[in-house]
Amino acid sequence: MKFSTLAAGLLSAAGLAFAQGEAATGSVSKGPFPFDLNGSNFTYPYPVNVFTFTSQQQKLQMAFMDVKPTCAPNGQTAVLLHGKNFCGATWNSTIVALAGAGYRVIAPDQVGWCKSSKPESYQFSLNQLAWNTRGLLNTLGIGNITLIGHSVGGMLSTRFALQYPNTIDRLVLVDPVGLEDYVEKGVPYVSIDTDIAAEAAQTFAALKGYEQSIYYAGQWDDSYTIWVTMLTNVYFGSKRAQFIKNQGQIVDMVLTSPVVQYFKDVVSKTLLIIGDQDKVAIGANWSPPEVAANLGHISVIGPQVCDTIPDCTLYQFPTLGHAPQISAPSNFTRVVLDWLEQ
Ligand SMILES: *[C@@H]1O[C@H](CO)[C@@H](O)[C@H](O)[C@H]1NC(C)=O
Ligand SMILES: *[C@@H]1O[C@H](CO)[C@@H](O)[C@H](O)[C@H]1NC(C)=O
Ligand SMILES: *[C@@H]1O[C@H](CO)[C@@H](O)[C@H](O)[C@H]1NC(C)=O
Ligand SMILES: *[C@@H]1O[C@H](CO)[C@@H](O)[C@H](O)[C@H]1NC(C)=O
Ligand SMILES: CC(=O)N[C@H]1CO[C@H](CO)[C@@H](O)[C@@H]1O
Repeated sequence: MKFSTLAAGLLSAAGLAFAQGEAATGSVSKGPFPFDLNGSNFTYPYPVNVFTFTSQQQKLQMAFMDVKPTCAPNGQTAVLLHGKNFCGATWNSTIVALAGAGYRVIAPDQVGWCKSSKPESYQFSLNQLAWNTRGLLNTLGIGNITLIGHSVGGMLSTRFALQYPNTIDRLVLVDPVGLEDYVEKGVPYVSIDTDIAAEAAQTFAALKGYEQSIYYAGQWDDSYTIWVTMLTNVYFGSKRAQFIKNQGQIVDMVLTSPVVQYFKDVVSKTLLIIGDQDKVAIGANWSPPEVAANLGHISVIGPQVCDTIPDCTLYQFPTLGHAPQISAPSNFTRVVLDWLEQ
C-alpha cells in the first residue's frame, strides 16, 4: 500500500481530517549504514534507521531509533525529541524505562544534528522540523503519540503540539527552551555568521565547561562525559563545516521563533518538568549584564508558563539543572511514568 493511502486510512479511521496540515512523505530504511553516518560515528544504544524524504527541493535523511516495548505492549508510542547539544542517543535511560513500561519508543535526530543530514542550504524553522518529524511518524503508520521534548526539543514539541494538536495524546516538556522570549527581553540580534563563528570555536573543554555551569548547577559526574564526547564527535567529524553552519542557523531559529506567547493555545494534556537550577537562556552570553541578569530564571518562569497552558501539571526538581533525565534518570522516569499512567 502506498504511504498516502496508508496514512489517510489510519487517520480517517481515527477520525482525523488532514485539515491539521500536511507533513513530509518518504520511506524508511533499516540499513546497513556506514559507520560514520552523516558525520557521526558515535555508537547509539539501539539500531539506527533512516527516514528519507524531500524537503526544500532536496533529499534529506533523518536517523532515528525505533525501540519495541520490552514487556507487554500498551499500544502507545512515545516520541522523544532531543535538544541542541544532544542527540536521540541522549535519551538512552528514558528509552529503557518507557520500553520497559510497554511503550514503543521513537527517538529521532533532527535534520542538522547528529546522524541526520546536514544540508549546506536549508531554511530551519521549528515548523519545518515538526513537519519532518510528523512525516516520519506517518510513514511508520503511527497516529497518536506521547510527545516528550527536552530543551530545544521542548520548544520544538510545543510547535509540534500547535501544528498537529490532534495527533498528541500527552505532552511532556523537559526544561524546554523558550519559556521566555529572549529578544523581547533584550537579547541583541547577532547575525547567523556570528552564530556560526561561535559554533566553530566549540571544543570539548568549552562544551563541558558550559554544560557544567549552565546545565548541571556547577556539578559534574563522569556519566555526563559520554554526551560531550558524542557531541564533539560531530563538531570534529566528517561533516564539520555543514554541522557548524546548521547549528548557527539553529541558534537563529530559536531566537527568532519564540513560543512563549502560544503556550495558552496548547490543547494537549501537558506535564512541564523543570530543574530549578536550570539557567539556560539563549543569547545570555552575548547580552549586556543587565539583560543577562533577567534571563534564565527557570524556577520562576516555569511555573508562570504552566499557569498559561490550559491543562498543565508542573513538576520541579529543586536541586537539578537543565537535564534531569541525565542527572537523575530514575527519578525522572518515575515522575514521567507516574503522570502518564494516571
Ligand atoms: C544505554 O543504557 C544501557 C543500559 O543501561 C547501557 O548498558 C549502555 O551503556 C547505555 N549506552 C549509552 C550510549 O549510554
Ligand atoms: C489523540 O489523543 C487526544 C488526547 O487524548 C485526543 O483528543 C485525540 O482525539 C486523539 N486522536 C486520535 C486520532 O485518536
Ligand atoms: C570518529 O570520528 C572522530 C571525529 O569526531 C575521528 O577522530 C575518529 O577517527 C573517527 N573514528 C573512526 C573509526 O572513523
Ligand atoms: C531521587 O529519588 C531518591 C529516592 O526517592 C531520593 O532520595 C533523591 O533525593 C531523589 N533525587 C532527586 C534529585 O530528586
Ligand atoms: C547529506 C548526506 O550525506 N546524507 C547521507 C546520510 O546518510 C545516508 C545513509 O547512509 C546517506 O544515504 C545520505 O547520503
